Amino acid sequence: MARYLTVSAAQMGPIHRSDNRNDVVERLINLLRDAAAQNAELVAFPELALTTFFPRWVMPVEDADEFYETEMPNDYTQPLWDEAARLGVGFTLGYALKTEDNHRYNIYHMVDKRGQDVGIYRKVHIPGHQEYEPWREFQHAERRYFEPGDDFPVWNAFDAVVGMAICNDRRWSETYRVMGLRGVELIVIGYNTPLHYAPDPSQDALQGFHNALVAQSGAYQNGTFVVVVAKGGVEEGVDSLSDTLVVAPSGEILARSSTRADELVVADCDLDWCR
Ligand code: CDV
Repeated sequence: MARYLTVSAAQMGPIHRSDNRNDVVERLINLLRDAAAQNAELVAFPELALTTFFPRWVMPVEDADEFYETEMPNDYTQPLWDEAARLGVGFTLGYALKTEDNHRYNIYHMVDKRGQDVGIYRKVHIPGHQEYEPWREFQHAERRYFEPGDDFPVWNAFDAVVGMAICNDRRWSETYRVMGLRGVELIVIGYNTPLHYAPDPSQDALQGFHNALVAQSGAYQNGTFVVVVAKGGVEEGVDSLSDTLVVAPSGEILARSSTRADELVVADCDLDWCR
């Protein structure tokens, strides 16, 4: 007997520094409504889905406070929580979190169909650098702005075993393996991946290949569905990958985005296939 979960990966086009949170949340709500109209039960938004990818600039950490959330939901995002609960759709949302005791994390937050928290994941593999590096075309100072998380938990939610990861995590086998050993059936991964890879530009042309390679091998080797969802397109002059995928436990790509803008990718996932 099949056990279906309809998943929608909500790819986003760029978010610019001048875009305000209310407009961004409106985009998220539009995607959520369209996904609900296609019977989605879980909508996956990308990494840092409320702001521009601010680690491309080096500034004093305190000056970056405007890019962090200090509670969730908050005044800006409450309408998203309300609409999701009204529609009976769960979601995963990526954002930067500053805690009360001044820790800063790159977060993926999962909410169930009733608007209740499932769990919060803290990005483990923090790529890039801490200080300004003048040789780069643009900065990738995630190590300045985020402390790493230290685990890959799974949760029982959506009548499934689900897990989360963020962007660079998807390139490392232990991300999938730890969750695989914990019985994961669906791993949701939000990302922002510049097409230009400064440490080795010979790999620039391989960004799409590497994205599919790791999602497909992670899915196949661990018998799990994997969703990788992009915030892509040209954001503040940086061109980023827009290749959103839903991958089956067989390693096959079930659904894929075709634009560089806000776009839904929907797939019916038979969780029993994971067996
Ligand atoms: N947001 C990311 O983690 N980006 C990295 C880049 C810097 C390589 C990635 O793995 O896509």
